Amino acid sequence: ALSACGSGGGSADGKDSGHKLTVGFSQVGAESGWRTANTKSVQDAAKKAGITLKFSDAQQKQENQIKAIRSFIQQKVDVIAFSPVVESGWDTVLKEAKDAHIPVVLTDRAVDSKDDSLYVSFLGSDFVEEGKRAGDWLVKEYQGRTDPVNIVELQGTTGSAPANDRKSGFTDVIKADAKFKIVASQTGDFTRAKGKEVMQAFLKSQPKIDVLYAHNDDMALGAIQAIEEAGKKPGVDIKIISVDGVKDAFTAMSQGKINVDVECNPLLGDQLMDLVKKVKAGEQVPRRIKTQEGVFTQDQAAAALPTRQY
Ligand code: GYE
Repeated sequence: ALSACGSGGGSADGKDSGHKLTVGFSQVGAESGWRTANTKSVQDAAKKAGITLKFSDAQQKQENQIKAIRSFIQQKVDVIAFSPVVESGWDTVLKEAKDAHIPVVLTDRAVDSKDDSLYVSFLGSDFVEEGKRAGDWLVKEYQGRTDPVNIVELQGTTGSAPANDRKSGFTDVIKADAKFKIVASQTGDFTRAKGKEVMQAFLKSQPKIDVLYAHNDDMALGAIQAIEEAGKKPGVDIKIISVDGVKDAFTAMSQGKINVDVECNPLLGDQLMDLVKKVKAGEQVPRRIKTQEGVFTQDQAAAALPTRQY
């Protein structure tokens, strides 16, 4: 029977001529609320699509992902899906998958490989665009003002696509106006604990901080604790721009502690399973599939909170 989300083609119910599709999925880790929602979305979608999912958590380590991919190759899975923790250093293992005739689909994060033949498609957000949206908000917020605006930046995992791109998109927008100064920028590895720790250090080393730009909500939430412990008001004394749009951040926004949140949708599971089935069925798929997302202000976050899924 065709499943509700079936996309046509010979394997719409997850079966390929009588054989159940097996997908090896190498996940980044469990570093953030975004990631937890993404993992659940992928697992639920696989179940719904009748696909056997071999799930592997890399704990934010590239070497673990390479091991997982090699093990998927050995197990002869039908398709490998993975979210690369960093952008570089994948060519060797992806070549091994190619030689074994196992198609690879990238989800969430990209690789910087020059060889186009090493993966068939990339499904995920446009992180440069997210960084630009963060910058656009800031430019508007300080329109007509001339005083210097001191910004501290909490970067995501070093070398990851979202950290690289959210930084470059943001910088591209704010560099047009010399009043914006990034006075400190350091990685908080996308986690609350590191976000808090690095923000504590920023508060000690920087005499004047006007704005925090955090590459994800977990780091922003950790930083909020540091700011409050330092006797300052997050969202007021220090304006906070964040990315993701998870529930906990929307709650903080409704309390005035985060000023704006650039959405990044983690619910990629259904689209990913659809893509995997098409790839296995030999259908033509787009090289790049971008997810749709928006920007939330405090009022919008408060309104969206009751029905927010993640
Ligand atoms: O923004 C962050 C997570 O790759 C888009 O990874 C993802 C990012 C997300 O840890 O919270």
